[in-house]
Amino acid sequence: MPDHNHDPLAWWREARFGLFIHWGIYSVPAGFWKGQPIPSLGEWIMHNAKIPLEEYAPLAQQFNPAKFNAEEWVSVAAKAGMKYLVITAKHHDGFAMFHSPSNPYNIVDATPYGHDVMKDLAEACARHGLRMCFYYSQDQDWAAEGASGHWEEVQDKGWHGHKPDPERFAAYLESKVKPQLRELLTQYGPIGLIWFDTPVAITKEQSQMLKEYVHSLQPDCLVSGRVGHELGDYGSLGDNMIPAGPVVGDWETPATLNDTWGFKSDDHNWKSVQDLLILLVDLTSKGVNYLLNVGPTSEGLIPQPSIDLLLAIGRWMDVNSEAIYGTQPNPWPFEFRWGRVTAKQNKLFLLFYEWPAMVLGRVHEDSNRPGGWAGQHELLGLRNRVKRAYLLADPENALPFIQDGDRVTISLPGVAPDPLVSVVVLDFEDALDVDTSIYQQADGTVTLPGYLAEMLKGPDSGMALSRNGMVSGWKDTASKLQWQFKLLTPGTFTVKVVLGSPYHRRPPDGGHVLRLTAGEATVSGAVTCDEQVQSPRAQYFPEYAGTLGQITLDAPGTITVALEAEQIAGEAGITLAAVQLVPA
Ligand code: FHN
Repeated sequence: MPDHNHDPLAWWREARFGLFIHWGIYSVPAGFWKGQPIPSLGEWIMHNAKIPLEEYAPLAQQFNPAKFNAEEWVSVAAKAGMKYLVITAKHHDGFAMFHSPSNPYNIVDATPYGHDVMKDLAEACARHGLRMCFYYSQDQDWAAEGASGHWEEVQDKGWHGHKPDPERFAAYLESKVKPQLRELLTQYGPIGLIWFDTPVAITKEQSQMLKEYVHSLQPDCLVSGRVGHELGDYGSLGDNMIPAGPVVGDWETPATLNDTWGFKSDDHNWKSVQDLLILLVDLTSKGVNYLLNVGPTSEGLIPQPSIDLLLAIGRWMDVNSEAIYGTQPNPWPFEFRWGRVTAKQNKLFLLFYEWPAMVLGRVHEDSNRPGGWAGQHELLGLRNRVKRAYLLADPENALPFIQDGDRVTISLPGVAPDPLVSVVVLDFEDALDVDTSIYQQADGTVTLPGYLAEMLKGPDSGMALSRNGMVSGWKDTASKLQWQFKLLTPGTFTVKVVLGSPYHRRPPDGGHVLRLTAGEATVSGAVTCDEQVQSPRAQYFPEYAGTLGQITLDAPGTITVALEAEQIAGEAGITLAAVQLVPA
């Protein structure tokens, strides 16, 4: 009898957190070619340094990872709380890191090491309860004739200008890709997913064909969104892309610990544990899986800083993973300044980046508790009756709280249970029910995110909501954005405009002249990029806040806000993350 309730994505949604491994013969040069540092990603060295195949392929003869230990790698991932492992079986350089009887350019037949590391990894994953998964570059293969980016064809043009001949590309899919996929899906037991990448030349029919081919070999094996043409079993967001708001459907973000995927001996730009936890929590609160990368060396070692970071995440997960695994996204459509929210059945998890320090007037006194009750947190808009509040780090002891309508005030200990991210749990009855309209938060601020705006577009406007949750391509003065929110406490507010950047690691164009109308009040002015927003999300695509001026809102109630552009600077137009009204 077929099981109609069987959902091949169930394990992946439960997992939320996985390990990505970029490992190949590019770890031998490790970012340097003929003594020169080669900019950009380590695994792209063949392309970026324009290395002919006859010079690159012999790197295989130097690849002898004698220190490789699958048990150690997988146990680090397991300790970090990761539930799946995706390793580069073949990256764009075309070298197979598994035993490929169909093509001798592989780790067993072309290196002195001569051993199939994937067998060891698959066995270690099975021992530790992780799903074994493969990355496979189906479109680009710099070593295979007919594929995108073949080294001889891109020497002058650069990969981005290269379009392979369709017939030869189809022949490459038949002669290299399909035989190797068959090997990957028959030699290593059950495979969780195939992580295809960079679909450029592939046609819709070919993406569909590859997806069906994978499913014909292992029906439950998932196919990543980058198989092309939105045909994946789940979607893949951009590299290191952290959406500004909720995303609909099943998505994953691949992300780096430093600035490369494949090992580079001179990349020491490691993210902090705090940034990584915030990214994990932020993505989880949006229902997005976090696939976090390590780039092992040619000796077979995961760099020690990577291990240290993963183990630190693991120590946090030991206490707090209940707020991550199998959770539902934040039920509110907006982010909170103090942290993020996830939900599971009759529980809400409040994940604090900023532990409440202010005392608004204590509602509870408890002289027995060390440190007393120093802070309070007010949560607005929860319509369920809270039964119990507690710290995930201390589930035995209830936290005092008062609920007045949809306002819950929780008393919190003076010292945060975790210096980086602390979790408060609210248990409630019945199905989760929250107020999803935009309203002023307990700290007085109002955030109007771009993705919640109504877009009133002028004729031929290019304004659109991009995948990262920002309004982008706003180049015309006939278009405007509109929101409604509930004002609880009137007053004077500073109006801040948070701009996203369309440019990688460069600020957006400043100098747009914008006009904001809120109820009867209006303010207009030039928005310059005054302050860079310090957030882990904005490391690769920076965000800047500029101040438009101040407005006074006299009476509580529902306020309509319109944002118009009087003048737009730069060619890319306005990329808008949010408008914030901050009590002046
Ligand atoms: O070009 C690759 C890159 O080397 C790396 O594998 C990343 C991981 O997501 N994917 C491609 C770029 O998006």
